[in-house]
Amino acid sequence: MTTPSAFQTELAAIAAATNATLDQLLPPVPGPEGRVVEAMRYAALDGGKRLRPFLTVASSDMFDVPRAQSLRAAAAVEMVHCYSLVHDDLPAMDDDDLRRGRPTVHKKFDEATAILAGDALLTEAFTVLADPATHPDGNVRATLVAELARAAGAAGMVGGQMIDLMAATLSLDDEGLKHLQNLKTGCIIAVGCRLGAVLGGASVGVVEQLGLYGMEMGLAFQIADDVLDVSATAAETGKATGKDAAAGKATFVDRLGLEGARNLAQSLAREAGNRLASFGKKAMLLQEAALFAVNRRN
Ligand code: GRG
Repeated sequence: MTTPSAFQTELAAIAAATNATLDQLLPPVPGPEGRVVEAMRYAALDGGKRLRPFLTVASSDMFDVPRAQSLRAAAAVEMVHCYSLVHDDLPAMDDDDLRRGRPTVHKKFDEATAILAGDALLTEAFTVLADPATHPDGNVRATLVAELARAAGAAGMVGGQMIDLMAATLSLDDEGLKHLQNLKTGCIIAVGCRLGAVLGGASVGVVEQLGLYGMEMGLAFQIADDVLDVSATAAETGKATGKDAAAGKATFVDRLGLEGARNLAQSLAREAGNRLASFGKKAMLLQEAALFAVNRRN
């Protein structure tokens, strides 16, 4: 057995702290409405790499933000991510039975409950950000809310998902494909980084700098995901593989071949890392996160 690296140890520690925060933010409730909370907990607790919360906490750490605050913002970003997975797995979208190595929410519960659980995770994320426990300054909290709303909505993840659903009929060129992936995957990854800088009171320029790192690493992460879709097994990824080709989806793997896509992901991850040069050693964990995004097996 190999010894885990400092990065792997920190990723696991932040994942555990994120789980504890989510557990505390989503307590079970009695009564019939408790069913939707049960489905939210099923979707959000246990499982997942917790990369987005890691990015929020690691970027917050660069500005000495107390963990009690950064973990709440991290949990909010993860709630939005989990909602997107629940809805993406629905029969009306990707129609998947397996997620994080377990039955998807609509399989475990039912379709209507899965829709409601996704809706409630999305809205709960904003309740968390708007709470003074996340930051004492109301202006900072309003910025956090606006940042996450923009990244999740039609100008971000939802817009990307819309293009993705239409992609087979759109004949996207490389720029069009990059735009789709930036919106669908990059915006939520980038906002994870931006929230850390906002919590830390950083300048608009620094928030942008971390956002650019996040967008580039998000694109690298997505291309690595497309590579895994054709090269990994469902046992490794915890979700169905081979789905892009079966759905006729455009990816950088079918444009560039497996090796070409791997190389592009690696060079984007390096470029993302270069964005952080001015932070020096403080950005070491984020530097390693970019490499993790493209070297992972799940
Ligand atoms: C339904 C509004 C809406 C959006 C869906 C996230 C998403 C958009 C779709 C999921 C399918 C997919 C392949 C998205 C690309 C981003 C991606 C690779 C998500 C999976 O993220 P991981 O690997 O998942 O970080 P874990 O389970 O580790 O959290």
